Amino acid sequence: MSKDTYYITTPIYYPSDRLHIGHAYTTVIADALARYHRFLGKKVLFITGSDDHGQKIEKIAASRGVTPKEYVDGIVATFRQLWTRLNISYDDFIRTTDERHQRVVQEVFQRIYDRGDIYKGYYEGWYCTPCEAFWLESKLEDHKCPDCGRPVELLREEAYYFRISKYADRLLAYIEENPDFIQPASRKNEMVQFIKSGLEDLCVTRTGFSWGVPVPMAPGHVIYVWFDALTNYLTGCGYLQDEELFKTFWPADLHLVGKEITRFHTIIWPIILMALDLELPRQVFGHGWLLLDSDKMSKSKGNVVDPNELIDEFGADAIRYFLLREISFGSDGNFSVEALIQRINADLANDLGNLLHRSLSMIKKYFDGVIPTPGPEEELDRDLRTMAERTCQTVDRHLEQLEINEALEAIWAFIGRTNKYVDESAPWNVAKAEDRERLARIMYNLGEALRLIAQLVWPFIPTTAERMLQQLGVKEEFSVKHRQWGGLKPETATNPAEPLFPRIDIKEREAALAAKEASKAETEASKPEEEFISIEDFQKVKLRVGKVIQAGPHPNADRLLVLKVDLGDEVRQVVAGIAQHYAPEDLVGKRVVVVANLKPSKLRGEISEGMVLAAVDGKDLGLITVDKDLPAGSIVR
Ligand code: ME8
Repeated sequence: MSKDTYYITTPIYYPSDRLHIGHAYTTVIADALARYHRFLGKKVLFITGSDDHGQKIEKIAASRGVTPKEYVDGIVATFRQLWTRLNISYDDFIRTTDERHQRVVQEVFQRIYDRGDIYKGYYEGWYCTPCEAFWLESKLEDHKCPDCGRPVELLREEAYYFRISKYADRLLAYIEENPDFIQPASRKNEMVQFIKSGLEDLCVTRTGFSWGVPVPMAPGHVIYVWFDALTNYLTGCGYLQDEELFKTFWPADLHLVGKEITRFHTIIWPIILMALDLELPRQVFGHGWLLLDSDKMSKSKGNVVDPNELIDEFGADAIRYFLLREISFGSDGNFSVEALIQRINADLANDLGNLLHRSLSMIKKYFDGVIPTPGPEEELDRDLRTMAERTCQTVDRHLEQLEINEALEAIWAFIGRTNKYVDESAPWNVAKAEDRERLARIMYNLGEALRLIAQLVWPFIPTTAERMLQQLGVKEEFSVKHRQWGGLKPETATNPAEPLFPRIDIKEREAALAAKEASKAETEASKPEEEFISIEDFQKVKLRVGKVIQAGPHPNADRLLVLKVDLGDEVRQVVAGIAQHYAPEDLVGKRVVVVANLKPSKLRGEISEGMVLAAVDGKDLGLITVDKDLPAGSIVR
């Protein structure tokens, strides 16, 4: 397949929280592939982004007392910072809140509706809010979400349905005819089973919350978050907006996703495309999970590793290398700092770093730091050259099959071979014998092997590759054009050798960490007992003026009242334990003080999205009200 374009995507991540190393895993792989295809001379489109909408995000924002947009803006900024720090060379970043994207989603929805594949009905079903997914009763496990194991809720509402059942046979035929469409093969079998067990039409709208793309023909409804999110792959390549871009890149070559969302990408997504009469992506790859202590890392379990801390300590390339090399692509793999340090020490500091350092030192010593004109090639040299050429082919073959860790293994085998070449050619003996021609050949070969290694590792560890070429004094772009033996020009002036990766002494590191912990504990212990809170502590509590617009008894509790409180830009339901002190009708119109960023919770079956403040004296209680006619939503401070 020698197409001259390549379109690759990552999932667009939820900005419900900061990203962890699992998200970095997918994105680093996508970046390495994007760089590799650019290296081959292709025109590449690599997109990532953020999945800004959905009920979960709306709820989190409410609990923090900010608007959903304010909330996601803050988190999405941390996505972009992380990608910059990891050298992720994305071409575009799609946010589902972008206007350009919302236009596409609405148009896609309208087109599918116009052809009769979206229709109006009623939804009653089990919904998992954290996963934003509806489930058939038969798919629940022990009445819980089969993906995350959390409780599901029964919902009934007017809704629009997508006739996906109609496309099941066509999809099955497509999967049969295109064996590479779903990879790895084990996931393909799972998906085929899933489709054969019966596809039900999919509910693609929601009511009850507003943080989503409005349904064009039904005010008050928003488009289901997955319908919205998947469409980003069309927005990203200019669908309905930039015909030239779309013609160049669609269909996508590779949607890279974690295995848990393969179902959305290989069933719902292709059916959306069929309903639009568009070509299907060439491949969806559902990779395995990065585990921590053999358990899936996830924000809700709280067992996540922050990639920023790892970059601070070890640098971006070490993290990239570890993620790409350690885990057999497609399978699950464990993350541990010990394994990371081992890779850094063995592969990066020792094999690669030492080879560069010792080679440059010898070139400096024997030829004043200038690459010499090589003497005749001997068998040992031919061996090295042949292996270099073979390595390039092996790497290409592995990357064609997305065997990323194996591509790196092949490069490291060549690095190992080059280290062995130093020992076998024994330049120190040749120098002693004053065989300048032979010595020149050996030094040239070392410089050339290193130049090729830099070209080969660039897609994976780009900063290291750049530093290698800089030290070698080579000024050339990273491109397959330069990945040929013999490209190094004699007379090139090399630069002083600098270590690429410092070796990490595990014992020293542990001692330093222990000392840091101890000094932290000491500082804590020596602090006087806190009698005061700081102004920052106080400011964490967001207090607002709320106008009570409705009040009534709680259906299941005599002491509680259920209030509807206007906070200016939204109305909240608040459950308050004041039934013995106030009649509901006396409350309507009162201006009370509400804690606006309290985590919502259910009180005897009724959701409470805040708290009203009251003064208490023994059994007596009085609500805190506002002395002046200030508008609802005013800040209390
Ligand atoms: O699912 N190991 O977003 P999300 C490996 N918004 N990869 C992991 C991982 C782990 N432990 N944890 C996360 C969503 N990932 C939707 C996507 S796309 C149209 C919409 C990676 O923030 C992996 O790629 O939950 C996984 O599929 C993705 O992050 C889930 O990110």
